[in-house]
Order: sequence, then structure tokens, then C-alpha cells
Amino acid sequence: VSGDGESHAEFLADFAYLSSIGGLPSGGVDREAATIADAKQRTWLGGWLAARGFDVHVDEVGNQFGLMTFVEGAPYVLTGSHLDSQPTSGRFDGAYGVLASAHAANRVAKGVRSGAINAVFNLAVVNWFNEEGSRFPPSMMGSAVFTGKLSLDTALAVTDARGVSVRRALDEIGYRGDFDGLPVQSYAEIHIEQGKELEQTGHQIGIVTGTWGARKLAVTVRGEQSHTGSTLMADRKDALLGAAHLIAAARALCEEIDGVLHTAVSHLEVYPNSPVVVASEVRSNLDLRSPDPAVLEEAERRMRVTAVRIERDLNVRIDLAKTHSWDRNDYTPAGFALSERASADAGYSHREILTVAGHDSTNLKDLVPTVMLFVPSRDGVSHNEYEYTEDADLLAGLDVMGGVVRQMVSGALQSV
Ligand code: HGY
Ligand code: MN
Ligand code: MN
Repeated sequence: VSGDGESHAEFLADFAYLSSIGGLPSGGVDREAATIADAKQRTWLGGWLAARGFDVHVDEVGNQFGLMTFVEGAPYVLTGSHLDSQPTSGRFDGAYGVLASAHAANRVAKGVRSGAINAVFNLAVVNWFNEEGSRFPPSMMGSAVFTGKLSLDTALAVTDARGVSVRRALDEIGYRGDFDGLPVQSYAEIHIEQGKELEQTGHQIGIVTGTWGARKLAVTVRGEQSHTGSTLMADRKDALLGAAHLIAAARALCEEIDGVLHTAVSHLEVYPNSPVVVASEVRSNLDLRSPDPAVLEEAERRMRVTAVRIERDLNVRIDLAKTHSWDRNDYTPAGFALSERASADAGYSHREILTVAGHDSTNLKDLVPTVMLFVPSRDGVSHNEYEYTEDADLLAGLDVMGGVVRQMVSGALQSV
């Protein structure tokens, strides 16, 4: 099932075309969930799958599926990722995985039809809706609804900055379907690493054995509007100053805490946002990540203590509300050997690795046996127009995914 020159050339041509949809002059893309560009790439993917014999369906939260049925009544090996992107971002994040899964599935389907592969399970490709959670938080939304971690109604009611709901946005692009899902036997996803480890160790394939834990909190700082000039300093209740102290404290915590911690505040809404008015309300986010559950717990505790100190010092009120989190837990151990075999058979160097970023597989691994693979990111750059992965690495990942999907359709991970 490993690739040949023809299928490699076809993959690269398809990837180049897909990258042109919502493409930017820099080589990046801008195709947030349920935008016109997202609709265009969805329509292209649906046509690609249908032309190769997949039955294309869309579910109620816009997850897009291509089904290939070999064995009536058997569950499906599901493989895919997400096409939606962050604003002005990289062309590889998510989209590479969707296309590699589609090509790998097509290769395996050909093998089943020719009799070279004995299918025990069926096969489906998926493009998850709104993994990025930029326009409509939280991230990993479509797979969260699919795995029962988020209710459909809650997801459909989320609105963007202009007040447009997920429901309306999906209706406007014609991608709120009625497909009621499929029985999933196992799941496989491939993604760019979005980190530097594979590049530094010189490995082409990452076998993801687990995920860092993450805690995402909504931050609301409330003060009082007043005149930026005439109000006495002692009388001010400056919500923006409060947010600034919290942002600096979140960054300092990475050095202060004993252990590995990544923090970020990356979103800021200021009211009334006037040059001559002290801000009365600032809404923001706080993103905490660690491979150590105790460090993550301690980081959240310390940020709450810091918030109380800022409230007292600046006479403001701060509310921290957890919006999305996932624990430091593992992928399916039986899948690691399967991935190693596929990497070795295809002749590519590989190593086990943790993922720091969340993915749709973060949700699926809690439901079914899940395999997650990485390919290297140049300089670890991601969520940036200059995100880049070499063609040779893209093709290595495609070949290994072909081997992984072939094993899974042939019955691997059956009794996990
Ligand atoms: O939040 C995450 O890590 C994912 O990339 N959405
Ligand atoms: Mn992604
Ligand atoms: Mn992303």
C-alpha cells in the first residue's frame, strides 16, 4: 500500500490545489470555519471523495464524511482531520491530515477492490467542523459534538464576533446536514507536529503516545469607566490595567513554577475601548498547558491567587471561568506498535512523541482506539503563514498512513 511516484505526484498536485483555496500570497491560508473559503474547500473535498466512490455525508454540526462500505453492517475505521484554519495561518495545519487520510483511504480501497487487502471493517474519511475554534470557540467543536463532549444545541448556538451563530453560518454555506453518524471501530489522524522535536532529533514520523494537559479559561476583568485625564489616580478602577497585570503574571509563571508549563493570553476585548475613557470591562482568555497534571493544577491555583491580589491592589473584580480542558492522557498503546510497523515497512525513521496541541484525535481517543501521527514542522512554526513541511515529509506521512489504515481495515486494534 506504500506509495509510488504516480500517487505521490497526485498527492502533491491535490495539496497544491487545496492550498490555493483561501490561499494568501505568502503561501498561507485564511479559511475559518463556515466561511466562503471553508465552503469552497468542503465542496472540493466532497467532489474528490465522490469521484472515487465514497458516499459523502454531512452531519448536523457540519462534520463532513466520505464512506466506503466493504462489509455490510461492519463498523468503520475513521480517518481524517480538519480543513478549517486560523486567520492568516498555515496551509498544513489540519488540511494536510485530511488530504493524507483521503489519499491513504483511496489507496486502501483500491487494495480491497483488487483483493490485495481483506477488509474486516469499513472505511470512512472525515473533515471535522471547526477544529480551530477561532471564529466559534471552543476548538475541536465538531469532534466534541460527535463524541458527546459538547451538545449539538450548545455548539449551534455559539456566535462569532458579529453575532452570527454556528447554525446560521452552516446554513449560509449549505453545510448543516442530517447525517446521523456511523459506527466507528477506530480512528487515525496525521498532523504536522507544530513543534521542533522531530526536526531536532531528525525523525520523519512522530508516533503520538499522549497529549499534554490543557486548561483554557475565560478572563473577565471589571472596573469602572472614568476620565483618563481628570480622574484622580487613587480613584481609578482600571479594568485594562488589571488585565495587563494578569497577562504579565501568566507569562512570569512559566519561569516561577517548578516544572514544564506553557501559558498564553492571546485575545483581548476592551470596553469601551476609547482613548479618553478608563476601561470598565476587559474580556480575555488564559491558555495553560503542561505534560504534568500537578503542574497544571498548581498553575491554575496560582493564577487564581494572583487574580485576588490584582483585585485588591487595583480595586477591580476578576472572574476566571474554565471553558475547555483536557487531561494529560494517553493514546491507544496497541496503536503504537501498529504505527511503528507501518513506519518501518515504509522505511521511515520514527520516534514516540507527546502532542502539546489539541486535535480532533484528543476527543476521539476517549471514544475509540486511536492512532495519531506527526510529520515535522520547520522551526516548529504553526498558526502562522510561514508554517512549512517538506514534500518528502508530507509523502512519508502519507505512506505510513496508508500502512496504518490498511492494518486497521484488516482488523488491527480489533480487540482493544
Ligand atoms: O487548542 C489547541 O491546542 C488546538 O490546536 N485547537
Ligand atoms: Mn490542527
Ligand atoms: Mn490549529
